[in-house]
Amino acid sequence: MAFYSENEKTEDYLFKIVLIGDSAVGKSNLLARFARDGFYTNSKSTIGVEFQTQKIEINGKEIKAQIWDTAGQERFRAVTSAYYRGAVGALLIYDISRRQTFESIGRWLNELRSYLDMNVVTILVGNKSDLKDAREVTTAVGKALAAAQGLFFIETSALDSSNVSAAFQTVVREIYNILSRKVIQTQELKQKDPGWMANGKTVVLQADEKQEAAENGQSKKVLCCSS
Ligand SMILES: Nc1nc2c(ncn2[C@@H]2O[C@H](COP(=O)(O)OP(=O)(O)OP(=O)(O)O)[C@@H](O)[C@H]2O)c(=O)[nH]1
Ligand SMILES: [Mg+2]
Repeated sequence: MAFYSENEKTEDYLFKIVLIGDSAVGKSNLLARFARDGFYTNSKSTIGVEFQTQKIEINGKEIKAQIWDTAGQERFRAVTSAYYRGAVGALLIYDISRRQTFESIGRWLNELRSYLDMNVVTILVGNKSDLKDAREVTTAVGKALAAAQGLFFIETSALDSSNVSAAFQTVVREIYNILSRKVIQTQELKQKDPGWMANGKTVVLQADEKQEAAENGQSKKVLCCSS
Protein backbone atom coordinates (compact mmCIF):
# COMPACT_ATOMS: atom_id res chain seq x y z
CA MET A 1 0.00 0.00 0.00
CA ALA A 2 1.24 3.43 -0.70
CA PHE A 3 0.60 6.41 1.51
CA TYR A 4 1.17 9.80 0.12
CA SER A 5 0.56 13.14 1.66
CA GLU A 6 2.12 16.43 0.94
CA ASN A 7 3.92 16.51 4.23
CA GLU A 8 5.60 13.18 3.73
CA LYS A 9 9.09 12.97 2.39
CA THR A 10 9.71 10.85 -0.66
CA GLU A 11 11.78 8.54 1.58
CA ASP A 12 8.47 7.42 3.02
CA TYR A 13 7.14 6.23 -0.29
CA LEU A 14 6.34 2.57 -0.55
CA PHE A 15 5.23 1.17 -3.88
CA LYS A 16 3.63 -2.26 -4.01
CA ILE A 17 4.62 -4.15 -7.15
CA VAL A 18 3.32 -7.59 -8.14
CA LEU A 19 4.99 -10.32 -10.18
CA ILE A 20 2.69 -12.37 -12.39
CA GLY A 21 3.09 -14.97 -15.12
CA ASP A 22 2.93 -18.74 -15.67
CA SER A 23 4.70 -21.23 -13.47
CA ALA A 24 8.48 -21.54 -13.94
CA VAL A 25 8.93 -18.38 -16.03
CA GLY A 26 11.38 -17.19 -13.36
CA LYS A 27 9.36 -14.82 -11.15
CA SER A 28 10.99 -15.94 -7.90
CA ASN A 29 14.46 -15.94 -9.42
CA LEU A 30 14.05 -12.44 -10.82
CA LEU A 31 13.10 -11.28 -7.33
CA ALA A 32 15.99 -13.23 -5.78
CA ARG A 33 18.42 -11.72 -8.27
CA PHE A 34 17.12 -8.20 -7.71
CA ALA A 35 16.77 -8.31 -3.92
CA ARG A 36 19.84 -10.33 -2.92
CA ASP A 37 21.75 -11.11 -6.09
CA GLY A 38 20.83 -14.78 -5.80
CA PHE A 39 19.86 -17.48 -8.30
CA TYR A 40 18.52 -20.98 -7.72
CA THR A 41 19.04 -23.58 -10.43
CA ASN A 42 16.43 -25.95 -9.07
CA SER A 43 13.99 -23.64 -7.38
CA LYS A 44 10.65 -25.10 -6.33
CA SER A 45 7.29 -23.61 -7.20
CA THR A 46 6.31 -20.81 -4.87
CA ILE A 47 3.55 -21.77 -2.47
CA GLY A 48 1.32 -18.99 -1.21
CA VAL A 49 2.84 -15.54 -1.28
CA GLU A 50 6.17 -13.96 -0.47
CA PHE A 51 7.33 -10.40 -0.61
CA GLN A 52 10.57 -8.51 -0.28
CA THR A 53 11.20 -4.84 0.16
CA GLN A 54 14.01 -3.28 -1.80
CA LYS A 55 15.26 0.30 -1.68
CA ILE A 56 15.61 2.01 -5.02
CA GLU A 57 17.10 5.40 -5.70
CA ILE A 58 15.35 7.59 -8.24
CA ASN A 59 16.60 11.14 -8.87
CA GLY A 60 18.55 10.98 -5.62
CA LYS A 61 15.42 10.01 -3.66
CA GLU A 62 15.07 6.73 -1.81
CA ILE A 63 11.96 4.74 -2.56
CA LYS A 64 10.92 1.39 -1.15
CA ALA A 65 9.60 -1.16 -3.60
CA GLN A 66 7.61 -3.91 -1.91
CA ILE A 67 7.67 -6.73 -4.44
CA TRP A 68 5.12 -9.51 -4.17
CA ASP A 69 5.59 -12.97 -5.64
CA THR A 70 3.13 -15.85 -5.84
CA ALA A 71 2.77 -19.11 -7.73
CA GLY A 72 1.92 -19.20 -11.42
CA GLN A 73 -0.16 -22.33 -10.83
CA GLU A 74 -3.67 -21.73 -9.60
CA ARG A 75 -3.55 -24.40 -6.88
CA PHE A 76 -0.52 -22.84 -5.16
CA ARG A 77 -1.57 -19.24 -5.45
CA ALA A 78 -2.31 -16.73 -2.73
CA VAL A 79 -5.80 -15.27 -2.37
CA THR A 80 -5.90 -13.36 -5.61
CA SER A 81 -7.73 -10.22 -4.51
CA ALA A 82 -5.37 -9.74 -1.54
CA TYR A 83 -2.38 -10.26 -3.81
CA TYR A 84 -3.36 -7.43 -6.13
CA ARG A 85 -4.82 -5.05 -3.54
CA GLY A 86 -3.00 -1.72 -3.43
CA ALA A 87 -0.51 -2.57 -6.18
CA VAL A 88 0.71 0.35 -8.29
CA GLY A 89 3.12 -1.59 -10.50
CA ALA A 90 3.36 -5.02 -12.13
CA LEU A 91 5.92 -7.16 -13.91
CA LEU A 92 4.12 -9.46 -16.34
CA ILE A 93 6.62 -12.22 -17.07
CA TYR A 94 6.96 -14.92 -19.73
CA ASP A 95 9.77 -17.29 -20.68
CA ILE A 96 11.27 -16.55 -24.12
CA SER A 97 12.04 -20.27 -24.52
CA ARG A 98 8.41 -21.39 -24.00
CA ARG A 99 5.87 -19.96 -26.43
CA GLN A 100 3.01 -21.18 -24.24
CA THR A 101 3.97 -18.78 -21.45
CA PHE A 102 3.81 -15.87 -23.91
CA GLU A 103 0.38 -17.00 -25.08
CA SER A 104 -0.83 -16.78 -21.47
CA ILE A 105 -0.01 -13.07 -21.25
CA GLY A 106 -3.48 -11.98 -22.38
CA ARG A 107 -5.06 -13.98 -19.57
CA TRP A 108 -2.69 -12.47 -16.97
CA LEU A 109 -3.38 -8.99 -18.29
CA ASN A 110 -7.14 -9.56 -18.01
CA GLU A 111 -6.75 -10.72 -14.44
CA LEU A 112 -4.54 -7.75 -13.55
CA ARG A 113 -7.00 -5.32 -15.06
CA SER A 114 -10.00 -6.99 -13.43
CA TYR A 115 -8.53 -6.69 -9.93
CA LEU A 116 -7.01 -3.23 -10.28
CA ASP A 117 -9.56 -0.81 -11.61
CA MET A 118 -6.91 1.89 -11.78
CA ASN A 119 -4.28 1.26 -14.37
CA VAL A 120 -1.04 0.03 -12.88
CA VAL A 121 2.37 0.73 -14.40
CA THR A 122 3.10 -2.55 -16.15
CA ILE A 123 6.17 -3.92 -17.88
CA LEU A 124 6.13 -7.01 -20.08
CA VAL A 125 9.23 -9.06 -19.26
CA GLY A 126 10.66 -11.77 -21.53
CA ASN A 127 12.85 -13.71 -19.08
CA LYS A 128 15.61 -16.30 -19.74
CA SER A 129 17.25 -14.27 -22.51
CA ASP A 130 20.37 -16.36 -21.87
CA LEU A 131 18.66 -19.36 -23.53
CA LYS A 132 19.50 -18.10 -27.01
CA ASP A 133 19.35 -21.43 -28.80
CA ALA A 134 16.01 -22.37 -27.27
CA ARG A 135 14.25 -19.09 -28.05
CA GLU A 136 10.61 -19.51 -29.16
CA VAL A 137 9.45 -15.88 -28.84
CA THR A 138 11.35 -13.23 -30.79
CA THR A 139 12.13 -9.83 -29.30
CA ALA A 140 10.07 -8.19 -32.04
CA VAL A 141 6.96 -10.20 -31.17
CA GLY A 142 7.33 -9.34 -27.48
CA LYS A 143 7.80 -5.65 -28.26
CA ALA A 144 4.79 -5.62 -30.56
CA LEU A 145 2.49 -7.05 -27.88
CA ALA A 146 3.78 -4.53 -25.34
CA ALA A 147 3.19 -1.65 -27.75
CA ALA A 148 -0.32 -2.87 -28.57
CA GLN A 149 -1.21 -3.08 -24.88
CA GLY A 150 0.53 0.14 -23.77
CA LEU A 151 3.12 -1.68 -21.67
CA PHE A 152 6.81 -1.15 -21.17
CA PHE A 153 8.97 -3.99 -22.51
CA ILE A 154 12.28 -5.57 -21.58
CA GLU A 155 14.08 -8.91 -21.89
CA THR A 156 15.93 -10.18 -18.83
CA SER A 157 17.96 -13.07 -17.53
CA ALA A 158 17.80 -13.90 -13.84
CA LEU A 159 20.62 -16.35 -14.57
CA ASP A 160 23.18 -13.92 -15.97
CA SER A 161 21.59 -10.84 -14.32
CA SER A 162 21.05 -8.90 -17.52
CA ASN A 163 18.43 -6.15 -17.29
CA VAL A 164 17.03 -7.40 -13.98
CA SER A 165 17.55 -4.13 -12.11
CA ALA A 166 16.47 -2.18 -15.17
CA ALA A 167 13.12 -4.02 -15.27
CA PHE A 168 12.26 -3.11 -11.67
CA GLN A 169 13.68 0.40 -11.96
CA THR A 170 11.63 1.18 -15.06
CA VAL A 171 8.42 0.47 -13.15
CA VAL A 172 9.45 2.36 -10.02
CA ARG A 173 10.70 5.36 -11.99
CA GLU A 174 7.47 5.64 -13.94
CA ILE A 175 5.35 5.42 -10.78
CA TYR A 176 7.53 8.06 -9.18
CA ASN A 177 7.35 10.37 -12.21
CA ILE A 178 3.58 10.17 -12.35
CA LEU A 179 3.34 10.76 -8.63
CA SER A 180 5.67 13.77 -8.80
CA ARG A 181 3.56 15.35 -11.52
CA LYS A 182 0.41 14.78 -9.48
CA VAL A 183 1.96 16.33 -6.35
CA ILE A 184 2.95 19.42 -8.33
CA GLN A 185 -0.59 19.70 -9.71
CA THR A 186 -2.01 19.34 -6.20
CA GLN A 187 0.26 22.12 -4.94
CA GLU A 188 -0.79 24.38 -7.79
CA LEU A 189 -4.43 23.69 -6.99
CA LYS A 190 -3.83 24.54 -3.35
CA GLN A 191 -2.17 27.82 -4.26
CA LYS A 192 -5.16 28.79 -6.36
CA ASP A 193 -7.61 27.81 -3.62
CA PRO A 194 -5.97 27.80 -0.17
CA GLY A 195 -9.14 26.50 1.52
CA TRP A 196 -8.89 23.32 -0.43
CA MET A 197 -8.07 20.24 1.61
CA ALA A 198 -8.38 22.23 4.83
CA ASN A 199 -10.10 19.35 6.56
CA GLY A 200 -7.20 16.95 6.05
CA LYS A 201 -9.16 14.59 3.87
CA THR A 202 -7.52 11.62 2.20
CA VAL A 203 -6.58 12.56 -1.31
CA VAL A 204 -6.56 9.97 -4.02
CA LEU A 205 -4.15 10.96 -6.69
CA GLN A 206 -5.21 9.58 -9.97
CA ALA A 207 -3.68 10.23 -13.32
CA ASP A 208 -5.68 11.77 -16.06
CA GLU A 209 -5.30 9.20 -18.80
CA LYS A 210 -5.56 11.57 -21.71
CA GLN A 211 -3.13 13.98 -20.19
CA GLU A 212 -0.66 11.22 -19.36
CA ALA A 213 -0.90 9.87 -22.87
CA ALA A 214 -0.29 13.30 -24.29
CA GLU A 215 2.68 13.86 -22.02
CA ASN A 216 4.22 10.47 -22.67
CA GLY A 217 3.35 10.23 -26.31
CA GLN A 218 1.96 6.78 -25.57
CA SER A 219 -0.99 5.10 -23.97
CA LYS A 220 0.51 4.41 -20.57
CA LYS A 221 -1.18 5.80 -17.55
CA VAL A 222 -1.64 5.18 -13.91
CA LEU A 223 -2.31 5.33 -10.70
CA CYS A 224 -2.23 5.45 -7.53
CA CYS A 225 -2.32 5.89 -3.96
CA SER A 226 -4.71 4.66 -1.41
CA SER A 227 -4.60 4.96 2.30
N1 LIG B 1 18.26 -20.27 -17.96
C1 LIG B 1 17.51 -19.60 -17.10
N2 LIG B 1 16.78 -20.24 -16.17
C2 LIG B 1 16.02 -19.51 -15.31
C3 LIG B 1 15.99 -18.09 -15.36
N3 LIG B 1 15.14 -17.66 -14.40
C4 LIG B 1 14.68 -18.76 -13.79
N4 LIG B 1 15.22 -19.87 -14.32
C5 LIG B 1 14.93 -21.27 -13.94
O1 LIG B 1 13.57 -21.54 -14.20
C6 LIG B 1 13.02 -22.37 -13.19
C7 LIG B 1 11.80 -21.72 -12.57
O2 LIG B 1 12.16 -20.52 -11.91
P1 LIG B 1 11.27 -19.86 -10.77
O3 LIG B 1 11.89 -18.56 -10.44
O4 LIG B 1 11.07 -20.81 -9.64
O5 LIG B 1 9.89 -19.68 -11.53
P2 LIG B 1 8.52 -19.06 -10.97
O6 LIG B 1 7.97 -18.23 -12.07
O7 LIG B 1 8.75 -18.42 -9.66
O8 LIG B 1 7.60 -20.36 -10.80
P3 LIG B 1 6.30 -20.55 -9.84
O9 LIG B 1 6.69 -20.18 -8.45
O10 LIG B 1 5.95 -22.01 -9.97
O11 LIG B 1 5.20 -19.70 -10.40
C8 LIG B 1 14.15 -22.64 -12.18
O12 LIG B 1 14.72 -23.89 -12.48
C9 LIG B 1 15.14 -21.53 -12.45
O13 LIG B 1 16.46 -21.91 -12.15
C10 LIG B 1 16.78 -17.43 -16.36
O14 LIG B 1 16.82 -16.20 -16.49
N5 LIG B 1 17.51 -18.23 -17.19
MG1 LIG C 1 8.00 -18.77 -7.80
